[in-house]
Amino acid sequence: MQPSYLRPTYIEVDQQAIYHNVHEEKRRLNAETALFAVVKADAYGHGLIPVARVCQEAGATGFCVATIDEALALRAAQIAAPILVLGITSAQAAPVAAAQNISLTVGDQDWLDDASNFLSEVTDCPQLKIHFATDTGMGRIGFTDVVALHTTAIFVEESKYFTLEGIFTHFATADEKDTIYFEQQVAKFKLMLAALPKRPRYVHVANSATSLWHEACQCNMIRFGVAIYGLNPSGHALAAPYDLQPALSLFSELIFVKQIHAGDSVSYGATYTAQNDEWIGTIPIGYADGWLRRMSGMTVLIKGQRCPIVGRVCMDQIMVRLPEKFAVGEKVTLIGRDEADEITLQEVADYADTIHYEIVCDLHDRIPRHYLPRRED
Ligand code: PMH
Repeated sequence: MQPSYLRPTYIEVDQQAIYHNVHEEKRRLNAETALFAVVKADAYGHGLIPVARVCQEAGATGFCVATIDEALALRAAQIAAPILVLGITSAQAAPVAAAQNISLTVGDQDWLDDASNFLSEVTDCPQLKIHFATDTGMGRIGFTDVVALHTTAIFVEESKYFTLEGIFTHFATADEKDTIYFEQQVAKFKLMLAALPKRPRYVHVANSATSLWHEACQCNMIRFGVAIYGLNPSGHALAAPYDLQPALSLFSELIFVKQIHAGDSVSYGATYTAQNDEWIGTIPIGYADGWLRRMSGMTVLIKGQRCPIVGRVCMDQIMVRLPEKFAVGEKVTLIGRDEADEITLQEVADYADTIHYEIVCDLHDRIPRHYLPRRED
């Protein structure tokens, strides 16, 4: 969708907050452990390239993305650091990945057979770096069988097309207080690791939650995602060991203000009807921007005061009840701080009955991103 630069709705990304979150985590890691910043899905809606650059300044060694296209976007921005694609890539794209020094995830022998065919068609193709995904309980992608993993590892050792750069797993419950399932996954991963004839350069299991709350198991790399953005992966369940600083705010302005009278209704379905004379403000954001229809009833901040969204959220506009007549052009805070009050992404997610990961990824690129520069330390 076309970014709407002239509409007064925008996201503000605080680069200092991102720097702080990555830097704090780096300080906790031992010197041998690499921090790969997870910048998939446009850096969780914060903007791929600007976030990647700040992460590098703060000490990130490499990046994890979900798709090869995201990896290629990093390379096109002259980012030369190691990149791992976490999802399964079409085998057809193996030569592009090899040529661009992008590491791919492999979860079975069949993929390697297919990729070998494509790689064999290219003269002087560099070796493709791969990481074995092991499925120790996430039930998503990866080797489940130790013997199959061992056999494939031998195949890779003997193949001229591939080099094994890493092995990893992903936990399903690292953000929960109960650690039983987590421990079972750790035990399975240790068996998987032991099945390799040689330990690869990177062994990694930790997402943000694992790195924040669990001892790493024989690992030397973390895949640090949501905490980069200052968001607690557990929601309310567990306290982070340092202050995570939220990086994203969402602002707009009152674009239209009017008085309505008792009995007048607002928005589609006429679901909201005024009881008295009321001041209503219209804000140019809607579900096409990722401000979900479920946000009806949620508040926004104007002049430090909470104003509820009344009636249904439209595609491009919402209406709020104002405590008094406010001027057109008054600043509206949908996420972030306004005077003494703050609307956090966690509050928005709780209201919408979802997780903050989903709210940030839903914020559409119709909303321009503005970047607050880093402050010097
Ligand atoms: N590693 C893998 C394999 C992931 O899928 C993710 C996030 C991360 C690391 C980073 O996790 P964090 O953001 O909690 O630190 N993946 C997803 C997902 O697939 N759905 O929500 C988060």
